[in-house]
Amino acid sequence: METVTTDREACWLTTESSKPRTEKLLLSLVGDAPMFATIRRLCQNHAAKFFVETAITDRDTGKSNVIIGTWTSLGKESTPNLGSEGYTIFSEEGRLWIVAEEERGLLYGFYHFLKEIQLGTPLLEISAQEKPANVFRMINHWDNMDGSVERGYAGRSLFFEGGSFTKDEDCMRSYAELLSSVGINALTINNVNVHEQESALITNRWLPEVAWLAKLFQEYGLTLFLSINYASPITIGGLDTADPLETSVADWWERQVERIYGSIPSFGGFVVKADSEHRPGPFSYGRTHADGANMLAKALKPYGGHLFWRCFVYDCLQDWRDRSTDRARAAYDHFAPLDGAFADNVILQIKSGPMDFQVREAVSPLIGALKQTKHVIELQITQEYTGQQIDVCYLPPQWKEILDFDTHANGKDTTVADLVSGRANGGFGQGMTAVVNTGRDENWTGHSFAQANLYGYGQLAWNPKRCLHAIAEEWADRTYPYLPKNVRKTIVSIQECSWIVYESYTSPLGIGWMVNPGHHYGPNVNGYEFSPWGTYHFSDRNGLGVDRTRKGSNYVSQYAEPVGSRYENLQTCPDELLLFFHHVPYTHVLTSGKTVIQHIYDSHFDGVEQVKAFIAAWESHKQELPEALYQHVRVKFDAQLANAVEWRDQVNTYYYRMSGIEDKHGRTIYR
Ligand code: GCV
Repeated sequence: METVTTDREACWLTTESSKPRTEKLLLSLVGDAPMFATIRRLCQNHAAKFFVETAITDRDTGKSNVIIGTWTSLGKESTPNLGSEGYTIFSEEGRLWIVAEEERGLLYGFYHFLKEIQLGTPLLEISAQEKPANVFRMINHWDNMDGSVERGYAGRSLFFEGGSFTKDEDCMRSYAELLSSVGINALTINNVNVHEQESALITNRWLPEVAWLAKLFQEYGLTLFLSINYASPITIGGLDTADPLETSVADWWERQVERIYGSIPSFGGFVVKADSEHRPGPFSYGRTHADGANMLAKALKPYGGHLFWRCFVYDCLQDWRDRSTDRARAAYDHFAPLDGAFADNVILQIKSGPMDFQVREAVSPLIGALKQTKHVIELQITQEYTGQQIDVCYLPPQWKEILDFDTHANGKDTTVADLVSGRANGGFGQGMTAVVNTGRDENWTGHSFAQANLYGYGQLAWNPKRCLHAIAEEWADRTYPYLPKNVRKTIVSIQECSWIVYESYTSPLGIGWMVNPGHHYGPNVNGYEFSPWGTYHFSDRNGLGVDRTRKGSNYVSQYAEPVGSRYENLQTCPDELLLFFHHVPYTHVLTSGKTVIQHIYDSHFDGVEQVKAFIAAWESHKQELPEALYQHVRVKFDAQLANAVEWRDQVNTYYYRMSGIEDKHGRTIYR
């Protein structure tokens, strides 16, 4: 088996100090919480290198300058109600105190302290009072046991190789640190497409390995979940049905779950992709998704387990000739009528948009429609449709737009962030999950800049209101402390506009899907146009776009008012989503004052120029950059430029041929 390397390149957690501090760290860990062993290790591995000397004691000797403990262990009267994961940091009598209600709060408090130390904040000036907005701050791996990663762009799986577990403790600990350092508190380790080998993860064959991992992650406040195959009673249980209303099926799951919790008391539960893209599910038995989910949830309930049930359910065998079916409607049509029918430990997992993680799409109307069902939003950190960690595409601005979107579900100012955190719906929102972008590459994420997407996800999941610029700067300052400030500024400014740049040279005005089928990188305007996947742009000689208005698929009606009407009306529909909602002529004038065709030409030409500008900025810092980092990013930029040029030329030529309309500026469009 290939050995997993632990010699990791710099990331925000592991960089060396560029400005060593002059004081000693005398740390007291007061109490007997198991988390103290983790904090001790983190202190030795990371914090210690910033101080001239470090000593750790397990009681307050009176000489320590940093004291960590719960309110109870420190004998202090508990102040604000910060929950089990919140913490407070303050200075008192010339010493710094990191205090929490429970041990997970201490862990996050320590990470906060570490961040401030890295950023050079004077010890006694560190001050914080934090509490996460979301209950679940989860990531999903789409890793397979053969070591491959579905939609993975950072090397092989961290967990699996050759049909078995990699079981590299150092690597797993580094990874657990990486995740918990940004507040992530739950993960699945295997793909939601659960194939034959992975179906057996819940059996005695693999439970010891799963238990080993679960215990390790638990030390970092991370709860481990598994993706399961809905048809397991048949594929591994020897039954001839997986009908959720059959007693034999429910009994079989109860026995499995009992066995799992026997080995893994901290086990979180299951994630299920059912009746989706050829995966089995309750529809095969004429049952509803509530029937399927509730049966599994019942088995998990006695142990406090949760069932994440994905809403990515749609017809992937659509006939492109059939104009009556609109894939965008599917999640809402399937799940909104079932609101209130799910058990209280079922959490519906809703993709952020109604289609599939495109560079730009509308926010899923299902978020806001569920009033009595627990749910999380699902984002995609891995860059499947957004450049595959070759093209730089910093995604927190996209997520922030989604989180800030006002659904009007409970009247004005009902943002997605307020819904998924549960603030606006009495706790039915349970937080956020995301398909992660990490793998066995030395820098974890393929493109080093893509680390910032994981960092930003963690920050926004903890606090959706955090300033985006502060997140981007903080990531760069922690990851590249050795670079001159102006170089970090350049990196931040590239990151901050990269999503819009990527959007500008790919599919226009919210239409999406003009990618190569299968792998989804690079342009192919008609790649999905005559396919069964329900992803069409309907371009003809007169115009393009999908009519989702009341006269079209009526998808707009899935939104609360006035959101639906805003999208319905050509005058108020935002330009960037115009073709997602409307079929318009090429000559239609956008609110920007440009025609659609001119926008297509301009944005594709501009996109390429922007990528050239990224390269020029990078080149201008060549002397200030370490050779390895310079080369790493330069090679990626060259590939990004080639990609952008290909997109520009294919899309522009396609629409020139379709419309016969010349570019107003006479630039080169191939005929
Ligand atoms: C794991 C998209 C991706 C698939 C993925 C699926 C999902 O269709 O292309 O690779 O499957 O989403 O989210 O289940």
